[in-house]
Amino acid sequence: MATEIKNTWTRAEITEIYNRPVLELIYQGATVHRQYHDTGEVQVCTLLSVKTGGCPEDCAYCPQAARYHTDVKVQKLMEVEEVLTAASQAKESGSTRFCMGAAWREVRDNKDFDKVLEMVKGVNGMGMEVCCTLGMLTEEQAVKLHNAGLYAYNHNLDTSEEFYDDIITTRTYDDRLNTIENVRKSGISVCSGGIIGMGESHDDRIGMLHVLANLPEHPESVPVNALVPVEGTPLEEQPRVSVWEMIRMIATARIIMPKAMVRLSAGRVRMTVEEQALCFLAGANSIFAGDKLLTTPNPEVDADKEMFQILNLKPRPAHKGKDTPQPVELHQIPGTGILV
Ligand code: SAM
Ligand code: DTB
Ligand code: SF4
Repeated sequence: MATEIKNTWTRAEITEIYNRPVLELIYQGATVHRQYHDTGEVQVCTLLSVKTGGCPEDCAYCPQAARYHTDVKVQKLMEVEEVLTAASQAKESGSTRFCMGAAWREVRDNKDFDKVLEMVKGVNGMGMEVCCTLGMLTEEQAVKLHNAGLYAYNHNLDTSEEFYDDIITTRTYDDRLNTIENVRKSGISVCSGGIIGMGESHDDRIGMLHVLANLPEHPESVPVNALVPVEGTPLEEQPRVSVWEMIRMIATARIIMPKAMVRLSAGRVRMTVEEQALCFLAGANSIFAGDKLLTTPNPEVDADKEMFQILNLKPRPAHKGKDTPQPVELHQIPGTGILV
């Protein structure tokens, strides 16, 4: 029997899963993972910051907020051609999803948005899954993006509703949920997750997972980011999160949202191959590749290629099963209780 897909999780149920002994949790994450996904496949996504810095928001983690003094240089929206060149390089190097990020509070109906729609059309035309993360969206804007060929939209909850005000004051949790709803209504696939290591409690992490897992439909992808502390931001001094905390988040997300792609996102640059392997075992099946995330470093492309070889992983093809993998039958190894 495959694990049930439901959106009626209680906080107590999620707390119980999150707090299981870590090795047991990994085993259970791995079991659910193989019920719903090909465990030899990892989705490879490339990020590109198409508009960088100068953002009016006050997200405490973010090097692109205009009010903090970081090394990020403000760059206006890139030209469509430059973006398409970067996308074709990403495709060459094995990425099947291309995600364009803009340091905007929200999308405005102006020439810049028209340019982004052109970028979406162009990247979609290359056969890659196109994703954008542009801030808040209305339903009409979401429909325009969908019609241009947008496959997914990333809009993170970032943390629990209770801790949110400690991190961001310039928009509300409900604003975030609203955008996610607009994306869902337009038919675009939803990518939403959060960040750990910002000073939140375990209960805040559980709270965020609770909201995600109880959305009317689970997000098709759930990024789990470890904070990249950047000099000049209010969170610059935050201590590094341990890999065991990433594993707890990943395995819990995998168990409660079995069909989602769980993305081991920011923070890989400080992880060994062995640590990342544990994350894949616990249920992560997607990464960002390329030596830069939006503005901070990520592992070198060659290092990731070597990791895929060592771990016998292959990149997941674009548009596979339209991100809605079906459960597969499990078989018991005779004489054991092990399901494969
Ligand atoms: N401006 C848009 C927005 O905030 O929705 C899109 C870009 S924003 C940079 C996308 C996401 O990147 C944020 O929601 C946050 O989860 C993540 N992020 C930003 N800075 C980060 C950092 N220093 N460490 C980890 N994740 C980070
Ligand atoms: C997500 O959850 N993580 C990515 C993507 N969605 C847009 C962004 C990580 C950004 C890390 C900080 C930076 O490079 O600026
Ligand atoms: Fe702006 Fe997005 Fe950074 Fe917040 S996370 S400051 S909205 S770019």
